[in-house]
Amino acid sequence: MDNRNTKVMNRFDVTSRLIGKLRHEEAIIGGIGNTNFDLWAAGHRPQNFYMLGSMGLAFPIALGVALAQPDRRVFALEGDGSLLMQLGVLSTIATLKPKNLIMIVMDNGIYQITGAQPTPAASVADIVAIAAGSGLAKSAWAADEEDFERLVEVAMSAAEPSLIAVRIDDKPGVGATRRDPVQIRERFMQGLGVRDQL
Ligand SMILES: Cc1ncc(C[n+]2csc(CCOP(=O)(O)OP(=O)(O)O)c2C)c(N)n1
Repeated sequence: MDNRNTKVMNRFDVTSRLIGKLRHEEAIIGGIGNTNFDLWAAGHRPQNFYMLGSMGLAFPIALGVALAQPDRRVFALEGDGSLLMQLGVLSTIATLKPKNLIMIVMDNGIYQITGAQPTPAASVADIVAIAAGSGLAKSAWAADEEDFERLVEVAMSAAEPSLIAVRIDDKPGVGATRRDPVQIRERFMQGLGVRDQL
């Protein structure tokens, strides 16, 4: 579906709706900046990993987690600008086909956190068309909040990786992730059951 038919939603609201759907200690990887600020604010949990500093790494990190723990659903949240820096990951994921991986793109059409410069997604690049062209057949724009929740439910029992793109407004992230990379890593590894409690 073309993104012109999609409602402009809010990242914190959409992230909160995602958290509300979780039942099985699913992992969530938040991308740089606003996606992980809103993940932190929507519901900090040990199965959340917060990418600090580098654009485009939420999906590659989530791919690794999905391959390492195939029985756990793994979500990844990324901004449109960050994904556009790292498009090769889409065809890599399409090739490896981790059925437990669900990618969510928060498309505000801007590099918001560095001053709202427009990204190519604001004019020429359609994220879902790029994903489909990279081999991810289960890629869709969410038409509105209810459609987003429906797409998440479908993706949670899908037999192949899924990508959901959401058109969002330019409201800043709600929270502020605590910048302690060692703690973030250790809590995440405990949350995934691969580290003993300290
Ligand atoms: C590799 C790299 N290049 C540039 C930056 C500077 N930078 C940090 S966030 C950001 C914009 C991110 O845009 P987007 O992913 O669309 O998220 P938004 O800020 O819109 O939520 C930029 C340019 C960076 N951190 N890493």
